[in-house]
Amino acid sequence: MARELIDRRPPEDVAAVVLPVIGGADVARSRLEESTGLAEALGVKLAFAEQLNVREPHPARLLGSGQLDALQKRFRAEGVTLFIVDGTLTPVQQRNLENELQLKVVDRTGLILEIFGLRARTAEGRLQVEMARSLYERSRLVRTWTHLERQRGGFGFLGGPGESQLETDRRLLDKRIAGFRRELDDVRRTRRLQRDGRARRGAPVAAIVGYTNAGKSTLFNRVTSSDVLAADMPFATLDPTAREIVAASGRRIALVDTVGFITDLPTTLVAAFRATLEEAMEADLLIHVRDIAHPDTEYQSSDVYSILEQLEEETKLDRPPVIEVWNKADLLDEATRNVLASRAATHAPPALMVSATAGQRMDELLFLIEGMLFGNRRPRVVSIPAADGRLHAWIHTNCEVTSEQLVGESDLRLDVYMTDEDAARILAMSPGVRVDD
Ligand SMILES: Nc1nc2c(ncn2[C@@H]2O[C@H](COP(=O)(O)OP(=O)(O)OP(=O)(O)O)[C@@H](O)[C@H]2O)c(=O)[nH]1
Ligand SMILES: [Mg+2]
Repeated sequence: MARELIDRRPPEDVAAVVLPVIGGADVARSRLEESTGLAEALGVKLAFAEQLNVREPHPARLLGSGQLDALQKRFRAEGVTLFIVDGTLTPVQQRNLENELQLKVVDRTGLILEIFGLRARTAEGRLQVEMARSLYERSRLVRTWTHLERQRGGFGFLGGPGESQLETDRRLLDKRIAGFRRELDDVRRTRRLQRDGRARRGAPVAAIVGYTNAGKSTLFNRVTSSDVLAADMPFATLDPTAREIVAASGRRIALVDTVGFITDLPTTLVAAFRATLEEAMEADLLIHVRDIAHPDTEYQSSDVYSILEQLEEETKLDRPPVIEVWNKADLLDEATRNVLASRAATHAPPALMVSATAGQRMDELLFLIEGMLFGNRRPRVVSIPAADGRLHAWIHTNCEVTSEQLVGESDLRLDVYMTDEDAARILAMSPGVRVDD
């Protein structure tokens, strides 16, 4: 079942991209550019890409017959072997188009899955992509299956050879999915342990999220002096990377770079990438990086927030607080930059305009991150009975301990960043506690 769909080696596939716009829907201006970028990311030749208005989607073929005829002529003339529909195709539409046009047909979900497949480097990334693919294939099978079932039921030939083949495919897929799920559960357990470890060490976590190609990895590299792949292509990053940084005040922060979001992110991907995305949802702060110079920056931003909402529902975790980083300020003309800068100053959630490539305003960014993470925490000296393990654990989980030492036989002295509320709380927890500024 797992077959290579796309040919990248000579003679590689020649792709044509169509972005269907249904019933005059409101489409972001540069959606076609995005479609082209996604198609190019496959590493095939691109014949042409265009937007097609579809007044009413045809249930069997999506496109009207006049449109299909015209396309077929061009496909022949330009030697197209792969037809990319940057929208949703039902399994029936996909199959009919493949039969009628005699070439491979992929829809947006299939396209994104292919790209993820190309980008996956680590065992975990590959596992997540395989899981997403199987879920996608499974959903196609089931729908094809119900479609056929209804037809057959009507004619009374249940139990034909086609049916048993589908049954077998479905069972095989179910088995694979169950296997992936078990392996991914292990991954999630390991990640949870790592996160707990970080929490115990007291470094709060800030996760970088945002639309694909917004500059998340560039910002991550800039702030952590790392060398994560940052490239002008969709989904350069698939696996989360975490690094600890030390802010000017000496406090430690764990920064996590994550996979990019995209409009109509397939739900199968969200499900399969749960281990990765949970990392973001369990962070103490989300840094939402936006390409503020992009013509569709507003669309992209609202898509990111709706995916975050979807994740909130899926993981049953509350969304962490957010700050926005308005990146690529260097690409704006001065007038726009000024307008946006004053808008950023009063924006909710808090926003800061930067250029990650130029390294502009990184100190301010760190300062903002610290403020959000530590709020009104300030340094204090706390003495607690060394034997009080519960209190000791509470402080480590909820505050930021910079040092601790045993004083005399039975007292622990800790240097801790904590809020007034934290101080009141530990004073109430045990009579043997002292808190000094
Ligand atoms: N002009 C300009 N380009 C930038 C800036 N920040 C990032 N870029 C470019 O934007 C492209 C994408 O950057 P990445 O850091 O890979 O973006 P990403 O958000 O990590 O993308 P994915 O991992 O693919 O989701 C690269 O070509 C960067 O050089 C910036 O401040 N100004
Ligand atoms: Mg990246």
